[in-house]
Amino acid sequence: MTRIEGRIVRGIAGFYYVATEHGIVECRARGKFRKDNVTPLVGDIVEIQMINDSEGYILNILPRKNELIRPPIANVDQAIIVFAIAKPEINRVLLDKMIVLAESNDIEPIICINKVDLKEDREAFDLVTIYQKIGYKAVTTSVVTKDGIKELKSYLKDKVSFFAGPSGVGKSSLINSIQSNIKLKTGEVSEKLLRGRHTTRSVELLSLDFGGYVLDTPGFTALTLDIDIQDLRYYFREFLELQRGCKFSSCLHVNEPDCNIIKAVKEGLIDKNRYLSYLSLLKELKEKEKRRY
Ligand SMILES: Nc1nc2c(ncn2[C@@H]2O[C@H](COP(=O)(O)OP(=O)(O)O)[C@@H](O)[C@H]2O)c(=O)[nH]1
Ligand SMILES: [Mg+2]
Ligand SMILES: [Zn+2]
Repeated sequence: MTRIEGRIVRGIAGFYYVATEHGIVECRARGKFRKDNVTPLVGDIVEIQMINDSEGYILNILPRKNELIRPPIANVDQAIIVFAIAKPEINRVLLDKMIVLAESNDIEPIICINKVDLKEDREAFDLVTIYQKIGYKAVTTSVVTKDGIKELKSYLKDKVSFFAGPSGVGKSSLINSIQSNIKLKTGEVSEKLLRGRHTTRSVELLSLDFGGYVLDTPGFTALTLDIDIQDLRYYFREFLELQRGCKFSSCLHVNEPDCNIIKAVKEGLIDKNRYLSYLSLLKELKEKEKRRY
């Protein structure tokens, strides 16, 4: 029988559903995986052996680009990091933390400022401009007016993406507005109910009819930074060029002499709030380190 390649879009009780050019194939993994201590993950690109038209088994998992533990998923391309301009208020440190989490997992962060219908001023646009200048894709959206939804769709096309961000910012609403056959539960109440019931959230990739997948479980459900203190500065893209101009190559840009980053903040070349986020995350990492000893 034929061997074909596909992507695992759902896993349940030892069965893996693999999207292939012949449609969804229900697969079991061969014993070899358990022996090698490798568990197929949703998102994996796999080689399968067909048994009949709709069933097969997984022969081989292709090398992963990346792998997250919570939620358990492999080969994610992008994180759509969603915050709302109001209700709830934006937390810039949390936003920048999510960007660092994405960068450190080799996931492209895309910033989405939602609910722009709630505020008429330029705040959301100014914020998006800050991130665009750094080199990120960033978009303002409204599920109510449909502002920015087309642009958001263009970013999702042909990629595996997940939505990350605090509860209530509109992640599920945005995903629903992208494709009419997707109907995720929205509203803070339903989310609280789900959590209260200790439901194990299943992980599923939803196929987009214009190409690509979105994860139906929010990404970055665990928000602990697991990186070296010395490495944090490499996950702030706008620091990369400038920090070469610091006097010390080990400069952490806190209070070292002749620090080019501090100079750039003073001159307005680096956004002050981004720098403050950096300091705040650095402090968090230092405290974590202290607890370890
Ligand atoms: N005004 C406004 N409300 C929105 C928008 N997007 C979502 N909401 C509302 O915000 C609440 C939370 O949305 P939900 O999608 O469940 O957020 P999630 O927790 O991030 O998945 C719901 O009551 C939505 O109707 C928007 O663009 N504008
Ligand atoms: Mg939701
Ligand atoms: Zn420095």
